[in-house]
Amino acid sequence: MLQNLTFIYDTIIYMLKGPFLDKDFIGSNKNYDKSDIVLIGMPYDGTCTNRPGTRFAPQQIRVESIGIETYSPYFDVDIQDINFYDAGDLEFPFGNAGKMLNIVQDNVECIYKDKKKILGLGGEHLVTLGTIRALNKIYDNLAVIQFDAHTDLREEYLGEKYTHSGVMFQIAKLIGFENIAQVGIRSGEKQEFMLMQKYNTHKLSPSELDCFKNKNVFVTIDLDVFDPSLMSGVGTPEAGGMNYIELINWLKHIKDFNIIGLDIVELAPDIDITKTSTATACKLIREALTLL
Ligand SMILES: [Mn+2]
Repeated sequence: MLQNLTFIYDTIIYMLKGPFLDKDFIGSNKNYDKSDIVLIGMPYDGTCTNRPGTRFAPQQIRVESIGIETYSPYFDVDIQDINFYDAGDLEFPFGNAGKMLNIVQDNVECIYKDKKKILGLGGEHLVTLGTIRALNKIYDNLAVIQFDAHTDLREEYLGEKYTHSGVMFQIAKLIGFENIAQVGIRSGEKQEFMLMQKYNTHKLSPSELDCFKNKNVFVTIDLDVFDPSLMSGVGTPEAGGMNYIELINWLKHIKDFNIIGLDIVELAPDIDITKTSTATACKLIREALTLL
């Protein structure tokens, strides 16, 4: 499927004369087969509890990405030197979280069978469960590092198990609480904070992540980990969050871990009319690409 799309796209570009502004994420290449990393949009927001709109994130990220530099001074890498392909967005039926999870899982599995890694773009945080279901079939010794304002450890919400506010509970059930680390957390029910304490998942300094050095690590970044003064374009903003450099310092600490995939979720671009949130997400995607 991906191969066919690539072929058709390449053919159209060959027939037309440019110059064109790129419709894909800045710095991406046009060849799926030759890529090491696949950027894949997962535009689902069917279980958002507060302010929806995350399904518009991947497309707006692509448009805004033209405004950033491809060189990351934090990691001294130009993403034009990274072999990544922008696969576009998955298409989901409305209002069916179960089908969405299956579609994410199937596609992520295909990409890893092709010996590539994903950088997923949400969409709401529930999409990460589909990815972890796929990775859990492929990898032993899997761990997840979550950057987020919220615990996301609800066993259910309004009678639903599969929601963005319970995604880490579902992931922990799959891979074990001892294999999740939670960073930036400042909101949740008391019960969820007790769960974090019970399993020691809440990490307060980067060195506490070193126990995952020998694991296959998936990194999931909910953009509401940032303070809303920087990142107002999220569904559930929480005051008291990180600034950009603080997150960079956490990422620098884990850059040599065996990071097998990553996603960036929960941007609701239309909520922030200044588009600073989308621009910041683009910049973070650049840094994230250097980790894979
Ligand atoms: Mn969150």
